[in-house]
Amino acid sequence: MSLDIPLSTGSKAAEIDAHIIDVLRHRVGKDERAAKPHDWFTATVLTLRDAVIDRWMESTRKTYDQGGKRVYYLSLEFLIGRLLRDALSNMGLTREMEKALAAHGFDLSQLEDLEPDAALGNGGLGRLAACFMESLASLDIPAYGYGIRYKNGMFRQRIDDGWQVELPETWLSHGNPWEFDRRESAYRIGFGGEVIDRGDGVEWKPAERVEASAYDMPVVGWRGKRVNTLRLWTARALDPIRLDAFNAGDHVGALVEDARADALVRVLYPADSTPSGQELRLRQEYFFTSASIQDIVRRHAQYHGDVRTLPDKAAIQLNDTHPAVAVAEIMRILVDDHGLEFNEAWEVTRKTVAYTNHTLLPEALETWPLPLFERLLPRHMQIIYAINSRVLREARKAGMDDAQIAAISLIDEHGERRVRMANLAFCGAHSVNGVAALHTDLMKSTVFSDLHALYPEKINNKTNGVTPRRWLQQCNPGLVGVLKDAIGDAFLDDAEKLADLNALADDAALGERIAEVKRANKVALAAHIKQITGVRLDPDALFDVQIKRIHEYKRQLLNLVETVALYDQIRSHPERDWVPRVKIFGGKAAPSYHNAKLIIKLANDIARRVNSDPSVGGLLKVVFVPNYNVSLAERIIPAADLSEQISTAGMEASGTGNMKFALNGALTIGTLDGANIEIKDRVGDDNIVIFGLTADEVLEQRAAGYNPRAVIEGSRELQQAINAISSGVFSPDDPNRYTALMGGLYDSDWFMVAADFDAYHAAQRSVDARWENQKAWRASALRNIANVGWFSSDRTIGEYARDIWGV
Ligand code: DL6
Repeated sequence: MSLDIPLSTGSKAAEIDAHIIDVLRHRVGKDERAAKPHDWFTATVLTLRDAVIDRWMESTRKTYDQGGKRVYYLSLEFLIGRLLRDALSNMGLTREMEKALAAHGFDLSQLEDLEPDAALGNGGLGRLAACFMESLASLDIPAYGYGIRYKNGMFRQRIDDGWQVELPETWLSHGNPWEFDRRESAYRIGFGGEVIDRGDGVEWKPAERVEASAYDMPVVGWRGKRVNTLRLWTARALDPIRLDAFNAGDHVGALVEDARADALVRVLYPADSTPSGQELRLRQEYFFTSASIQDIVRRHAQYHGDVRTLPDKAAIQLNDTHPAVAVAEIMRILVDDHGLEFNEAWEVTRKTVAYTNHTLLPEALETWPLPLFERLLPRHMQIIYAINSRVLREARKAGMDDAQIAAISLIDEHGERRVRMANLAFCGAHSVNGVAALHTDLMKSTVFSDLHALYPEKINNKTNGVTPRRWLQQCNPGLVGVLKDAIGDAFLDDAEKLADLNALADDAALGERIAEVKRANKVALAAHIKQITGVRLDPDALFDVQIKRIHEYKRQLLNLVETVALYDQIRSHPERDWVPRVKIFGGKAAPSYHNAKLIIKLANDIARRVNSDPSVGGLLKVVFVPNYNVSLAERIIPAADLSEQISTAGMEASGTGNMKFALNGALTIGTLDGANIEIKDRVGDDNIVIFGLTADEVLEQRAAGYNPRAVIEGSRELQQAINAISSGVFSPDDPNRYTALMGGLYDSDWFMVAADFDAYHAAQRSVDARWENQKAWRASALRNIANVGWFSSDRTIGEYARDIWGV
């Protein structure tokens, strides 16, 4: 069979079968008898990829023919996870592939499990980028995603004796059958050196250069409508081996340039606790940003000629501040390479660039020590000074005072001088968006208040969304089957059509069918968890889940302290009618984040003690699932009854896990934070459990001199739980392990664990009461599924396209 026979969505399993065998022989180099499961996996992907390529080329041709505008999504993270099931389903080839593989004795899901989970992201921000790429293709919007092809990506988490151990993720060890090596798309990236004034312009002479070279992966939209490109950069040394040194016997020293280039693309988030770690991160940011901008400007100049028309053909979205140096890089290329006047270049840059902010946490708002920035990017530093002087003149003209000017400045002058990347992105963009309504309001009133006063038209809200293809259709086929029977399949193309379920919310038979699917998902998850942790879970217990990055503001600690309080109560009152609960935790802690790592250990210590205590009689189980990633989320979310979204109000920009859980019929227990507020507005107050301080109340309490010690001493349950943890009940091998962590709650409690504890504890007991009435619980679950279709990333991307990109 010829390899270039295109597969259409209508292809028969037999055609696919013949194609797989052909691929196995001629591209994998094995015959059926010799092929191992992994060879079959590769052949399956390559067969599918052949079908995708035709759509890919069609999409590219269409974009060029129409001369339309493209979206460029620059992100240091793309948490894409596994792609096989996604691409098969979007191409409409799942059944055919299943049949073809069955003929060779393979179950598709068996091969799917062989695909490594591409962990090129950390959490919500990276997964959002992946959802957005899928929605862009689904909405037929021409787009490129630009990022880094990390060789190891985010670390793999192992739990050793309860402690997190970080290991390299080796997702590329068997190669990546999805990608195409595009050596021809390569750019030089400079670092350091000097800027020479040539009279008629300046010349930046970098001291070091590396080459960025592209790998492309296809991103298939729903129903294969369009295939866009995810272009990930790798780094190569210009002179990978210095032969003179090698021949002189310095075999390692001769390869040093190669090692330096390699370090750029090794890991996501190099630990930045050392100056060299910080420098590596800044180098990574500039590396991928410069390559992407050079690629965008090159494409524009090639097809449209004049770079002044860039904003008509390109919309560049900066995913957080990680690519914010793009503002200075576009200016550099336009002024130094294309000879535009500064003002003209500034106009082009601002019309092209838009910026999304994903956090208000001060420690996560990037700033760079000025000497480091200047040493690494001397020309960019000059440009930033020039932009700054322009912006500050505008501020002065607008009548702003010194304090406002200091807040707006691109340079932070308090203490060590630092370059503020958020201010650079804000000034260089025509649109600055937040990711949920509350977050956007807080952007206006807190960190960006002065910039907002100066440029009031820039800030806008785009509440996040998630792709319903992955987060409903693929991860929960059982539920999709039931929903199709109930309301037809229009919701597959428009998630908001799920609202048709509202008319059936009191249909007990439907509620029961959905509950049966949930139970089957819980049985499957329990089997998986048994296999990886050895803990046996009762699928009839309430599955209460908190899976996300481990961070103090997300308050896993609140959940754990409450778990200890519940444990105490179950032991003290065995006569009561307790609702059996399974507490599931998962998430990674940043390697140098001491308290986050201690929280993981605490979860494991509590689990060990509770799970082996016969007096709780299986009424409470606690499990920490190691190495939380996209594939695990796809198993856990469809099996959850309760979704924990309990951040300190005002601190979670949006959250996207909250949307995924609700879409799969879990009830949320949460604070009025991020997108929880908008979820509540849609599912209704009766179908969500809200507790705790509001964002305003958090600020008020802090301003009024919040005294956590008094709060703890006033709450018997809380005090007992904290004292038990603090005194070593859960850590008899090291009784003082948690003394400082608990002491922090008494002394400062920045994240308001104590302030919200009683409300949370009461909310959890109200969850128990709801659970006792299964009919009402099921109706609430249904109302959640019915009313969160709005949180589809198709809706979000539609809004970006209309309001920001003009595509
Ligand atoms: O917008 C995606 C995602 C939000 O849903 C989360 O609420 C937010 O924490 C996350 N932001 C980041 C940025 N850094 N921090 N922290 O990951 O973005």
